[in-house]
Amino acid sequence: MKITQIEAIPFAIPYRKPLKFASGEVHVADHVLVRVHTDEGIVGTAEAPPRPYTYGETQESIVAVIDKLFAPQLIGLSAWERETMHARMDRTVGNPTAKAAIDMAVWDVIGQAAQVSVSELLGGWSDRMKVSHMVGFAPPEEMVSEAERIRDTYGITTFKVKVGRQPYTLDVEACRALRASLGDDVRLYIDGNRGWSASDSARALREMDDLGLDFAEELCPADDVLGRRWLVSQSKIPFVADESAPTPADVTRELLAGSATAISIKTARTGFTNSTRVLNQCEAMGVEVVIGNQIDGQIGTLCAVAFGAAHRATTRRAGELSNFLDMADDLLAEPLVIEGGTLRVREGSGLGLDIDQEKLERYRLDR
Ligand code: MUC
Ligand code: MG
Repeated sequence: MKITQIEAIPFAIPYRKPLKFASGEVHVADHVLVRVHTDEGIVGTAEAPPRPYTYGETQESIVAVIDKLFAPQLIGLSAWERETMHARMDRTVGNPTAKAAIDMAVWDVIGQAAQVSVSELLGGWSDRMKVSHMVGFAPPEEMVSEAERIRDTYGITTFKVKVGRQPYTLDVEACRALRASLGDDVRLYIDGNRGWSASDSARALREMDDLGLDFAEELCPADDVLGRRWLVSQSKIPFVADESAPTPADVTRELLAGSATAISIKTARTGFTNSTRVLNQCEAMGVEVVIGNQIDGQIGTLCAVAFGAAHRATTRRAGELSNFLDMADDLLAEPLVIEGGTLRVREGSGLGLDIDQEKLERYRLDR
C-alpha cells in the first residue's frame, strides 16, 4: 500500500467566540487539512493548526513544508514504513504540527487498512474521555458565566483557566470568582502561557493556595531557567510543561532540569507516534500527564480523544477537548457531541472521520 499523494489544503472557519490567552488570540481556525492518499484508494485525514506564537508555523508555512519537502520525501513509501517517514521528515527541523498531521493521517490509513479503530490500535483502554473546558481571558464575571453555561449545557465540570495577565491579581480574582460560583464540585487548574514572571507566579500561587487548584501550567517561561526551577521547586501542585516540551527530548530536558513535574500531551504537535513516546517516557519516570488542546477543530479533537481514550494514564484526568465548541462551523459530516461531560471515540475503522465535501469547498482557501 504505497503513498501516492499528500494534500495540504488551507481552510478558514471563524470562531463565534475568540479565545484569548497570554501568548496570543485565536479568531479564525486557519488550519490545514492533510490528506494522505494510497494506491489502494484508502485516504487518511488529519488537520494541522498553525500556532506562530508557540511553534513559529503559519498556515502558509505548513502548506509549503508539506508540498515542497515532506510530500516529495514520502510519496512512494509504503504506508507501513513509519520509522522511515519520521526519519525523512526529521531531516527538517521544527514544523511540529505539519509532521504530526501527516503522522496521524498515516495512522488513519493503517487503521482503515486493518479495519480497526486507531484508538484500539493505540491501546484500546476506553471508548471515551471526560472533557475539560478552557476559559479564556475576559472580565471575571464573563469567565464565570461562560463556565456556568458550559457546565449546564455539556455537563463539563473541569475547567482550565487562562492566566498570565498583568497585574496577576486580575487572574487571582477571576479564579476566586470561578471557585466561589462553581463550588467545590468542579476541578480547576491554570495555564499562564508564559505570561508572568517567576516571582509573580509564586505570589499568585500563594494567594490561590486555598482554591484547591489541580495543577499549574507554563506560568512563566522555561527560558527563565533558574527562575522557573525556583518556582517549580516550591510549587505545592504539579507544574505542567506544555509549549516548553513539544518534543520527547524537550520533555526529558524539562523534567530532568526540574522545570516541570507533569507534561501536557498534544497530538496536534506530536501526532500519535511521538505522543506515544512522550507518554511512555512519562509513565516510566512516574510523571503525570494531561491531554492538552492546540485549539483544535473537530478533526484535531477526534485525534486527541482517540489517543487520550486509548491509554490508562491519559484517562486519569479530563482531556482538553472542547475548544471546537466556539467555532462557527467545522468540516466533519457528523459533528462531535459532548454529553454528560464526556466525548466518545468514533466507532469504525481508522479515525472514523468523514469530511463534508460541500463544507470543504466553502471554507477552503486554495480555490
Ligand atoms: C494551551 O494549553 O496553551 C494556547 C496556546 C497554545 O499553544 O495552545 C493553547 C492552549
Ligand atoms: Mg498550555
